[in-house]
Amino acid sequence: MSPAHPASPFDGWLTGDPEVLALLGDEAERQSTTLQLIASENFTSPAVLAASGSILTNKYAEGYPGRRYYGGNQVVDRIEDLARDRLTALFGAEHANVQPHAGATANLAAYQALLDPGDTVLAMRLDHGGHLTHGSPASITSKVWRFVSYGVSAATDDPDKPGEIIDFDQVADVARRERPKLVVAGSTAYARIIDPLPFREIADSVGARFLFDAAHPAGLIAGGAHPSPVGVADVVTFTTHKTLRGPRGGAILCTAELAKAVDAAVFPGLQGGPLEHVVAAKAVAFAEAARPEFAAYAAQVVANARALADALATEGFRLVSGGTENHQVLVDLRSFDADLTGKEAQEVLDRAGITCNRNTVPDDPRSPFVTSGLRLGSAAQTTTGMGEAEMTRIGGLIGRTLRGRSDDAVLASVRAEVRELCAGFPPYPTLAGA
Ligand code: DSN
Repeated sequence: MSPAHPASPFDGWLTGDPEVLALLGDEAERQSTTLQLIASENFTSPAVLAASGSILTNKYAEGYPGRRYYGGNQVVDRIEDLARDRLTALFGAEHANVQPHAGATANLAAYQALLDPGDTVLAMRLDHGGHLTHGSPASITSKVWRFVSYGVSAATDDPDKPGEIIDFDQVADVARRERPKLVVAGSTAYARIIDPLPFREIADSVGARFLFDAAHPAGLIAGGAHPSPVGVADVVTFTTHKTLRGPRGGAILCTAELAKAVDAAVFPGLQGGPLEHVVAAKAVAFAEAARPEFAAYAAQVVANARALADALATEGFRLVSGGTENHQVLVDLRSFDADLTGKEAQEVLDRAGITCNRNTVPDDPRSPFVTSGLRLGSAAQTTTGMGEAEMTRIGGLIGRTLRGRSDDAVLASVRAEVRELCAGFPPYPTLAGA
């Protein structure tokens, strides 16, 4: 009998390893019966799963199409060319590199292509929404390059101008003072549209290059819901597995002028053999993202995040920046309950079947391990077909869970409701019973 929640199109091939098969089954169960609200996650298509589980994992292909260091790459070259062509067409870019194993690697490669060690980089503060690779003291980036930062404006009590949006006066001031070689836009925890144009102007005003890290909004950009940084930034990096809904990995877009430097920075600069099974899965995802249905998906992701934000505000949560314009909602828990930390909220919600991650809020007095906030995202559950009505219901469930967090009966009743809600929106209906 087929399992209720298959983990891949190839479950049947794993019967010889019942231990791994059982673990995959447990994870499939978890992904199918709990709500996936981590803003950086999504459900790939079965076609992406199939390509990333393919025989291409067997092949070594150091180098690039037509310039490999190993034999037998005639077919792999066609696959990587297909992925690059689909990606440049999707975003209207001059050059694409589809080999980065992750977004972090893509960023490191971009820095390596654009900078010398010790050069100054202006990027978003980690505690205001920036990424580890934007110069966190814990990241190698801060040891190789000198990072200076900008942040968001202060929060206000004015509902029409809530603040906590990128402070372009500050970006310009720091740029003037520090004369960076590179300006970086992009974040991991920021619920607003990031307009690339003011960053370009500021970068130009100090003779800096401009990198747009589109890890989070890549799918929204591909789907036309957000402005594109391609043609504005010198280099655009992103992950392929967040809103873009592809396999786990990274990619880089750049101008033709920078193509050689970017390619050399990825290989041999940072990586050895590319993961060609993932490159094939990226090609599949890029074709999917070019379809009209994907534009509808991107618009729905934004509408769903807004519905979730509205429902959370109704439950009494303060939203950082007052709301959302993308797939994320950043919740400041302190006004809801001064004693409730992000860590505790994340753990309690997990018990109720609501999966999300704790996050710092701007100027958070608590440590990044504890935090005062939660980050929620709409991309994954939108893929399953959930709409605004379900998001409104989820906002209510989050409020109920956190208000009743010390009552096991409340958690059990939310868990049951989540299970029932998820049953109507299976992430892989076409695999079930396959
Ligand atoms: N994966 C990123 C995110 O969750 O936003 C962090 O690296």
